[in-house]
Amino acid sequence: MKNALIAGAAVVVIAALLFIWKAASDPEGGKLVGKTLLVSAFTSNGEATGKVLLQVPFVRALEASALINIAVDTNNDGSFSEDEYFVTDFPVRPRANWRNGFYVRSEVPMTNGMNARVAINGDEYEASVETKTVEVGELLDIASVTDPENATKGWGMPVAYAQEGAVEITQEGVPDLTQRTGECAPTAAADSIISLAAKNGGGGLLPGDPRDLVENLKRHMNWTPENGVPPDDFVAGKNRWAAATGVPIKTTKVGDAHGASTVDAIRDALQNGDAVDLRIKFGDASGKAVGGHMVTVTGIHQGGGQTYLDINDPATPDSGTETVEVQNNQITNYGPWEGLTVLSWAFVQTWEGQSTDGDARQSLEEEPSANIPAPNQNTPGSKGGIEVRGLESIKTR
Ligand SMILES: [Ca+2]
Ligand SMILES: [Ca+2]
Repeated sequence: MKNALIAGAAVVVIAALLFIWKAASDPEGGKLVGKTLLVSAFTSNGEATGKVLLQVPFVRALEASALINIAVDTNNDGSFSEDEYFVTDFPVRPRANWRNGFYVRSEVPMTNGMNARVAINGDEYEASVETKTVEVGELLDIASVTDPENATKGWGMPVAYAQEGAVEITQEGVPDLTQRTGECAPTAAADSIISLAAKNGGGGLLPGDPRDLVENLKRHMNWTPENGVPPDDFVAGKNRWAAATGVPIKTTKVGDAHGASTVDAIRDALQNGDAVDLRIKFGDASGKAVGGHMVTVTGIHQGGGQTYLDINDPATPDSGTETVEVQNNQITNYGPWEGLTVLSWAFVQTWEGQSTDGDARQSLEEEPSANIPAPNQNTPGSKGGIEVRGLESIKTR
């Protein structure tokens, strides 16, 4: 009897110690979602386009992908009605101190201080809305492109993806640098190179300042202020850069100009552990290509006939990862452009050297934030950990 009492007391003491240890090691008290839902409302010439980017700050990571639902109490009546759910069952893989964003449509304006609810796998977290407007006209300075691709075919084509069962691939440790004017291609390339080098123990081969990497890439890619980097110079330029610097990364162009086979190629590359950049192109109301943009793909979610891509986008207002829905060859609701947004070529970067340091790989997996800049939480207007420079207009193709 006495032994049983001692054993019982020991269990209580151990439980209490565990609780104290857990509380001490987890200052956020197990919280998953930060307090502020960042809302960027896109405007065109000052008029709301109806497209909104909702960004959720995560304070810790989850082991696996989850489903996210986001509601905003837009009529301020203290409850969340069905039509106030703007994100429904999108895939998300929360990482510590990282934002995940989702493009939605809202005819009702969202304003500062509105209550929001973020549900992850059914667990609900309350947040407060913080808004800003982002002018699309400045974001994509397409008017100054002098050499647009004249393709009028391939817009809105039906695409059937090769798909065997559900696919969930997410890559960890990919930065989201913010670009300077016209620099989406070298900036997206830098994101991929940094992540690939870190994953393979080659981080020491890169310059310490990501800005220097972007400048080196620009030189090798024949970048111009008018047109950014043409797709073929993106490949040749990155391979020239790799040869000049001795970083064992090979870049190849995959998919096709109109995005019919690009998603399948992206999935294969992510399955191989390669780094992927994606060219997206923009069409006007008449279906004419007027310019393009480059983003880094960090994940793919497929199942039930739906496809989502995770992208780190050099043009978005606060750093983090956006999850976009892909239907056929188009991205749904892409906020920074008002017209059609269509997939084009993807660019696969493969690490061809041996992993130079197994321990480095290990430590990166355990502590990704040591090498990868995390965005500042709950600070709208901040451009993230290692911005290249402020968000300005983008001129790309
Ligand atoms: Ca309501
Ligand atoms: Ca971004």
